[in-house]
Amino acid sequence: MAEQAIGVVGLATMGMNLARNLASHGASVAVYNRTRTRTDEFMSAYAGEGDFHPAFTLEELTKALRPPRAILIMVKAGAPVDEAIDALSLILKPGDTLIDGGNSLFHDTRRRAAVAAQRGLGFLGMGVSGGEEGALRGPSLMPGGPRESYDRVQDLLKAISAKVDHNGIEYADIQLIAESYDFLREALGLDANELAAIFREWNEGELQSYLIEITANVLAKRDDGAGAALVDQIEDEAEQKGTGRWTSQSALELGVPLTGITEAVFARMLSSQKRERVTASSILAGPSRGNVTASERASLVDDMREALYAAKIVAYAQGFEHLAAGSKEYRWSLDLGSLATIWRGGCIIRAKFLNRIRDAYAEQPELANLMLAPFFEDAIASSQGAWRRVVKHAVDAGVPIPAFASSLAYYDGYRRARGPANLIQGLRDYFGSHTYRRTDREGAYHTRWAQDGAEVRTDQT
Ligand code: NBP
Repeated sequence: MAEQAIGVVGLATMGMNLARNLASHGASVAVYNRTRTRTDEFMSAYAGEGDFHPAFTLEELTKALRPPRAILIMVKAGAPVDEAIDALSLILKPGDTLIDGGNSLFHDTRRRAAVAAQRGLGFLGMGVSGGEEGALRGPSLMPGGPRESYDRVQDLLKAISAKVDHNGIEYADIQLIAESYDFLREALGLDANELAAIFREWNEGELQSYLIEITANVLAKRDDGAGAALVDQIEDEAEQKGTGRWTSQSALELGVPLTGITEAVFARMLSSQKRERVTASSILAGPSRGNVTASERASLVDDMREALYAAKIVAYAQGFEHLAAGSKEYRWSLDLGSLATIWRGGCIIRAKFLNRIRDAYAEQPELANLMLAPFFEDAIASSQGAWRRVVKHAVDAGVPIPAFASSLAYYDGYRRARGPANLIQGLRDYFGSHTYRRTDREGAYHTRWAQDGAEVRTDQT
């Protein structure tokens, strides 16, 4: 009987919980998984929770759905998504909609959307954030695709999503927190207990966010076996699934200086070179660290709080500039202010100041950079002294804080009406005749540097 409202393909962690979430909001859900046992297990565990219809072939799934059909694909990102889409598009009818909820690379999403459109099918690429718990109770959903496709499924998506954020910005956010932790521990000699108290206090102020809250919890956790802090027993090699790398790659393609996220990706890569680091630690020299007095320590802890706030603003400013550039290039018509509100709930970058971002875009929809909104401009202006002291102290102590340092360099570069690229242009013209433009006249010019030294205009014949 063709009566189910939506189909879910893939019943691993995310698909299973999204299917349950959909059913708990009154939707009738047809469920399918490539390996039958998963479907059987799903039905025996959750059949009583809602209106579920098990399907054991994609044909059965399609037949169970009310036209125009909507199918949520929750399979492993990459080739499995293409396989599922290919198989489904042979059976679906024009007007049906496919939603890929996997962590797909957006270039893949664009390709799949184009193929689906040729077959008359609707297609949405939908980032899902919030993990298992979010999928069940209210994930952050970031659907993208043709308006008509979204309109067809928006009621269902709105019903199950978080009511009140997976994205690359969280990479920068997490990296900044890790660098703060490292600075306080290495340069100031604080232990995990003291650090837990500091992050807890920070969570009471302008830094209040889910990530700061859970940092305090992770730092406070004792290791069951040894009684020491668990964090001190965790291996210092960070993994990554690709989101940060893809975000950086896209920023490079779009020409956006996304330094925070890119430094975060590099830092995770360096963290993975554990064996080399261990070897280098006994070979390469660093500075000798001077003693820090109690009052210097207290004032640097305070500086770090302010620096974290300022650097975080820059990370978001870069992230939003990237989104704006993507929106323009790919004609996505993104509403940046409402993106900030989507991220407020459900996702791990839920942060108090997302409201400020929403307000900034509400006041100036064409805002070129978040740092130029009065609230953020003031916030950075008042924190910049602390931010510079932290970077100086870290450099002197030999503690790497790449995201803090690069975002400060970005800030200083962005606020300069004239930088050093004039010399780069001079050099490019010298070694490759690439020409340059002048500050005092129109046109493109080349200097015959190594010949007679004369300057010629090259854009006129
Ligand atoms: P996994 O990423 O672990 O994928 C397992 C699912 O993919 C199973 O249902 C498996 O079926 C199915 N599958 C595979 Br593998 N190859 C297939 C193919 N060729 N055709 C059909 N099905 C295939 O599941 P997950 O952790 O639930 O994540 C689902 C998607 O959501 C992924 O793209 C992931 O990146 C994304 N995501 C995950 C999270 C998270 O916190 N886990 C958060 C946000 C987004 P089988 O049972 O037959 O092997």
